[in-house]
Amino acid sequence: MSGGGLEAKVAEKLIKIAIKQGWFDKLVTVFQKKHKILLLGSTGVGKTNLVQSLTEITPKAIHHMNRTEFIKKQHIKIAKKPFVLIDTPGQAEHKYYRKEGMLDVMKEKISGIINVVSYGYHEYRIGVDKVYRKDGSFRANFLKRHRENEIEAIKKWTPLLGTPELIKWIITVVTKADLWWDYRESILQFYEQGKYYDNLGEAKSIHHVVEYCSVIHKFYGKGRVSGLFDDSDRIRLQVNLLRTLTESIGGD
Ligand SMILES: Nc1nc2c(ncn2[C@@H]2O[C@H](COP(=O)(O)OP(=O)(O)O)[C@@H](O)[C@H]2O)c(=O)[nH]1
Ligand SMILES: [Mg+2]
Repeated sequence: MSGGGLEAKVAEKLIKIAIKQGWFDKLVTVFQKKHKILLLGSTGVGKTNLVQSLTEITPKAIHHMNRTEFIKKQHIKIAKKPFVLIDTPGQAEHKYYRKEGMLDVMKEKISGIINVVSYGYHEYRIGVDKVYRKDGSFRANFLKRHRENEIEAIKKWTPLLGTPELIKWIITVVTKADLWWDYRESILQFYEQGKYYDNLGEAKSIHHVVEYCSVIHKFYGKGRVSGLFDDSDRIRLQVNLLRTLTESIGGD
């Protein structure tokens, strides 16, 4: 992420909203303890960018707040890495989908699971010609196939969760909102009902869907981003995810 000015703006806004909505103290508490969150999602969905956007802005925001009158008396110390997000890198991903892998993770007492998806907009090392035709038009089938992958992936790990008590919450973060903002109704439907939802099995009752955007970025450096989505939307979604996380982690 570049442009310190913008990130400072995000931080400032985050604090303002969190205070106004009454969850700033809770957010600080969450950031004072280390929480392990299991981060799942196929290669290229945007896990690494999501972790960066969460762990860079928020501590900055709280530190910034720390200097002001409001918080001075609270002597807040913020861990540099508030969440230990277990970002499963590309090839190692399927380790977590094996029973032993998942059980290992559970032993670590994770707070919850974030499953990152992006409505098929997976960007990874693959020829651009697999995504766009010679004339520059988009291969719609690419998205369809990768949405199927997202469903296949949850099919592998949801049966391993065991009793609902083991995991308290699962958040499906649908990232890259800058790419699909124009048709967000169908995106929410896709993850809140239908085949994706069906395959959550026992986890349905602890499942939330949150829209997100880590960075505004052209798909494979080419595709257009939604003209309706801008940085103020990005900030709003980031605040919203932090709030959902704060409330999910709760008093742990
Ligand atoms: N448009 C857009 N692209 C994103 C976003 N987040 C990540 N990307 C892009 O998606 C690609 C994969 O991101 P990365 O975080 O490495 O995915 P990971 O493989 O799941 O860790 C990179 O080219 C990013 O620039 C986002 O919010 N919007
Ligand atoms: Mg990654």
